[in-house]
Amino acid sequence: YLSQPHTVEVIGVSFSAGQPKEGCEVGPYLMIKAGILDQLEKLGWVVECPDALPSYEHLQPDEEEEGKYGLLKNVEYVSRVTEKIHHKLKKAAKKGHLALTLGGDHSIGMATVSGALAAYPDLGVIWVDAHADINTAETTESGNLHGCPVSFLMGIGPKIKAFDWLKPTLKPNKIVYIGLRDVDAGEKKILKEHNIKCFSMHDVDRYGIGKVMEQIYDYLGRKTPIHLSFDVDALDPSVAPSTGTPVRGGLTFREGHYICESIFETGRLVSMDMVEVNPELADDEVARQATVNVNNI
Ligand code: EXY
Ligand code: MN
Ligand code: MN
Ligand code: MN
Repeated sequence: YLSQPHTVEVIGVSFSAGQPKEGCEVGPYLMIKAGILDQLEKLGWVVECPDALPSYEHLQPDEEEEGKYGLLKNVEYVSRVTEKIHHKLKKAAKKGHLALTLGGDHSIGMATVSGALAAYPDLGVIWVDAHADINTAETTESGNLHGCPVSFLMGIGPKIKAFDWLKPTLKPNKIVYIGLRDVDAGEKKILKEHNIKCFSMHDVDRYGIGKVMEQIYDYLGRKTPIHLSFDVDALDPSVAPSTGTPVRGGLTFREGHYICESIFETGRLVSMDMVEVNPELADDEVARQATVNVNNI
């Protein structure tokens, strides 16, 4: 699926309005500072980073939005930013580049998955996360959009005018979760109703990560291009503590890396997100470095 020579296009999204804690807008900057671009080059990639780390602050909404979309917060702001990222991603994917999006909070999954879907209509999505991120405007209790991207991508729940640009083209049988362990009651209902394939931490323990990946490839089909959306909170907090919604009992460092290596080995990885790295939430420098550098060996 990718062009030759293999080119990775790094899209930094300094953005945190999908949740209330400041800090994950610094994630991309720190991952780049920690050397992710050099690491990719050493692995043989041609690295493009066209407009490094744009700030989206000028798009901040005014206070008047409060209450306009029920509990949901920053709807118009998140919509405007994700629409921009959607177009960037689609363009990168259509060039045959591997789009690597560095977040930022997970609301940007609306942009990346929809952008990749525009280039690859039969895309399969592997969503690695402690959370299902499938709340709707109706089921959300927090109002944080980083808990909602999957339902928006599927068109589940009430239609939100501000997100008119987002075509809900993701089919429930084209996404698989790994790492779930903190799923809201409303989300469980949606997952069940739509028969969405989930490998919770219980399943990772049960089968081992190798067998989980094999089952996922059988389920999605062995030809489909793959988008990997990696929320760093899928990892155990002892591995990646610096994140907004840590939940204990997560993936080990090796399980996280195995998922990435295994998907790359399929030759079908076309797009990847690394999100929810929030350096400001670390207790100390060691915890901060561990999280920012979790992609490095
Ligand atoms: N389910 C909760 C909510 O909707 O607020 C927590 C969501 C956390 C989302 C994180 C980033 O993956
Ligand atoms: Mn190129
Ligand atoms: Mn998430
Ligand atoms: Mn999460």
